[in-house]
Amino acid sequence: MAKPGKAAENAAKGGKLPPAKELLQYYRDMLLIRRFEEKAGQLYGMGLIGGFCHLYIGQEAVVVGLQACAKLGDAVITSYRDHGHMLATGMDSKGVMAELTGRAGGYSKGKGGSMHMFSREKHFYGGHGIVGAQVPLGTGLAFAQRYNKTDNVTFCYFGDGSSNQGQVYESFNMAELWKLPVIYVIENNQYAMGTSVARASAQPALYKRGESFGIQGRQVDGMSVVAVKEAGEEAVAHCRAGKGPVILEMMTYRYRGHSMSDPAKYRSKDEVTKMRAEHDPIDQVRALLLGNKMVDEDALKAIDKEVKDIVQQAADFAQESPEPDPSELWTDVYVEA
Ligand SMILES: Cc1ncc(C[n+]2csc(CCOP(=O)(O)OP(=O)(O)O)c2C)c(N)n1
Ligand SMILES: [Mg+2]
Repeated sequence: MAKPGKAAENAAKGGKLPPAKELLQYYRDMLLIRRFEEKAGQLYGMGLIGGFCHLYIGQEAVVVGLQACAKLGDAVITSYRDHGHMLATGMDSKGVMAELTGRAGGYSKGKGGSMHMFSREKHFYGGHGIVGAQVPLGTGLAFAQRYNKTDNVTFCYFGDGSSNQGQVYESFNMAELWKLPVIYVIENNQYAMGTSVARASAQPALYKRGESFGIQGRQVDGMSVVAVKEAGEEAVAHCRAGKGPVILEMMTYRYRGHSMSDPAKYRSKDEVTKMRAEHDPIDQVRALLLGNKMVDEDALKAIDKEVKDIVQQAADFAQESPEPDPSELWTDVYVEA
């Protein structure tokens, strides 16, 4: 972990300091995602995970900060870079890891893999491998929330690359027209596979992309969980009040490759190292907690251990769980009428 220095300075810019209890929760939730993803990377390296695997390391503050604004019944939908979102909605790390290893104990009984997990109970609607596909689907979830007269909202996450898709603008139009309670969260990690935003986007300020529809947008420091939470609260209040959709452009960064098979030739090692050293979301919260003497090192060590144990148990479960029975080939394919 980088020494608090620049990270501490950046953390201090984050505005009003939340109470220790809240910061500790962010620290734990972000660390769980980080350690889970590191373990998934290891298992992938050992050949235990097949297919695609897109890690969320570096982007943890986005989903953790926004889930801190959510209430029961709020929906979440995202792309293939989805393990962090699952854990943040409270899905069980064992079921997620076992799905990655293709085992019967996984959320899709081992038949979906990294990009295809769902939890009705936690209102997590996937995991989508087709770029941008979750945007109209998320808009539909918000339509249902409004139609059923709930005051729930949908957090619809997508990437900077996805934000250039036509279906995104069809969704924006309907969402504003019908004042749907959807928060479009653009996770701008600056690259779509190997293509930078600057190379692919005529309007690189992605928060402005809803302007012609009258959708308000805001750019947020997505490496600061405190800033994310603050922007999230405002967006959620707007949606719950029936005022329609909001766009939040989260400025973030992924430390690892696009997927596990990315040679990463499109950016320098220095760029990644600098981001990690100066903006890491976990180091920032650590620096806030220690720098303001809100907790001591021992309290953080206890959380580190708790998280390590959870992740180890998930990895053990994922390796011990049996492969799906061949009879499962024919289940969950079509809905029986
Ligand atoms: C319709 C479609 N086109 C292309 C692809 C291949 N593809 C997968 S991910 C990706 C980049 C998307 O980047 P971004 O939206 O920025 O999300 P990130 O991976 O950075 O989270 C592309 C082009 C795809 N899966 N679906
Ligand atoms: Mg991207």
